[in-house]
Amino acid sequence: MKKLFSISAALLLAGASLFAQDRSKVLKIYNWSDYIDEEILKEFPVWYKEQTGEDIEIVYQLFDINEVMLAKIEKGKADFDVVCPSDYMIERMLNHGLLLPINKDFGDTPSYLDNVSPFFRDAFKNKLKAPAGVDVNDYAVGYMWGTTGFLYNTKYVKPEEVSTWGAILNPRFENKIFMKDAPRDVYSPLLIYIHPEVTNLDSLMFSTSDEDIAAVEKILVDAKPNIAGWEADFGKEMMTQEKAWLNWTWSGDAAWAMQEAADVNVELDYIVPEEGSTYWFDGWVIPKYAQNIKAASYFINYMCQSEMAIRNMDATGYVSVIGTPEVLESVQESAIENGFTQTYDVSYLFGEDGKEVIVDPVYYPSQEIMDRCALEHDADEDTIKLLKMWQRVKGDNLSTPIIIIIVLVVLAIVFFAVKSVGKKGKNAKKTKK
Ligand code: N2P
Repeated sequence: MKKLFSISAALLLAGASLFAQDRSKVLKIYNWSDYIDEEILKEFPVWYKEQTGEDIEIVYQLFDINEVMLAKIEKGKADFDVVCPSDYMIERMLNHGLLLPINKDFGDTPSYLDNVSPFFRDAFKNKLKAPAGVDVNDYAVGYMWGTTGFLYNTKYVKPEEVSTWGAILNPRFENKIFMKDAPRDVYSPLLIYIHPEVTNLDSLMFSTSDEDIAAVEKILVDAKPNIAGWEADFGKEMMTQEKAWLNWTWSGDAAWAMQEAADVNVELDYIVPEEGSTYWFDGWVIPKYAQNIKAASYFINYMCQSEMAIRNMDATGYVSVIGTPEVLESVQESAIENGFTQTYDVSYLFGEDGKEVIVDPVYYPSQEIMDRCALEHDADEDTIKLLKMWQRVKGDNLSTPIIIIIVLVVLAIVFFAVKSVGKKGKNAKKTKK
């Protein structure tokens, strides 16, 4: 697995474009951090020129969570051309008129959009809430997908201890857990945890009742002594460096961390707790204030090629939604190379060819795991209730050592300031004499 895309490289790309005047020659991409093979970005202008005869320069910016991205577009009216929100956020943006249709006319260039597995095209069409008569596939094309679960260090944590989301309350894990700083991806699994009686997870995913929010808030507040921090992308490093035992995370971060950890003889594993969880997907969309729909649409098409899917998976640890035989062959090869021997049924994604194949089960959850996972949905006007709860929970999450360091630093600053004022006073008196 390659090292991940560095922010400095991203800024360089952005910086180089600051002087670009002609907007038709600029493509502004807004993506999650650690979520692409940087070479693929660099190669896009060459490919675009070959396909269209036109020059393009990429401005690439990163976000950590869906809500930050939304604020930038909804409130800030930022003119990004292509953005990568998650399922529930695609719903939100579509239903609030924040998306433009993808232009699927690529001239002589083949369309690769149908490389997206029918599993996801069906989910876009039938599972996401959209205005009447609208097919979400006209506005969004899948990119990566996965589940939410626990990444854990097998030296300190037994699998049975993390077979439940209640693990975050285990007093043995004091200050040892990093939580994903993604309100929906924590709220929804906890919703499943507090409702063992509910069998239809799909409908549960819409619940934002005051009682449910309060119950989730109580669990999170009770878990705070165990929470060492909130992270959107650095939890995987905390785990490989053994600075935490447990990380509430996405399967892609887990896969990346497990491979990196193996190189330094740290054994990490990933589990989707018994109660069930969420599976999620992210997709490319063109936001309302985009100014280069043509290049954005070509970029989305470019990303759907099997080759790009394979390279992006290799660089990030995340799993592409592309369901072609080339991708299946590649994931089987790397699973075998990495020592996996067990076969799984992943026909839900690859069709009949995926009936009995050797794959990494963190990458491709078994049908049994998929059966206890559900897709999240936008909470619409109740989102604010959820986010307020999140802020209350996180609000003062400074651990005691950090508070002590802050107090010591402030005291030191005050001490030196007072000392230097005193010295100046003495010097001034000396000069007068
Ligand atoms: C990668 C972000 C993955 C987003 N840093 C999962 N929805």
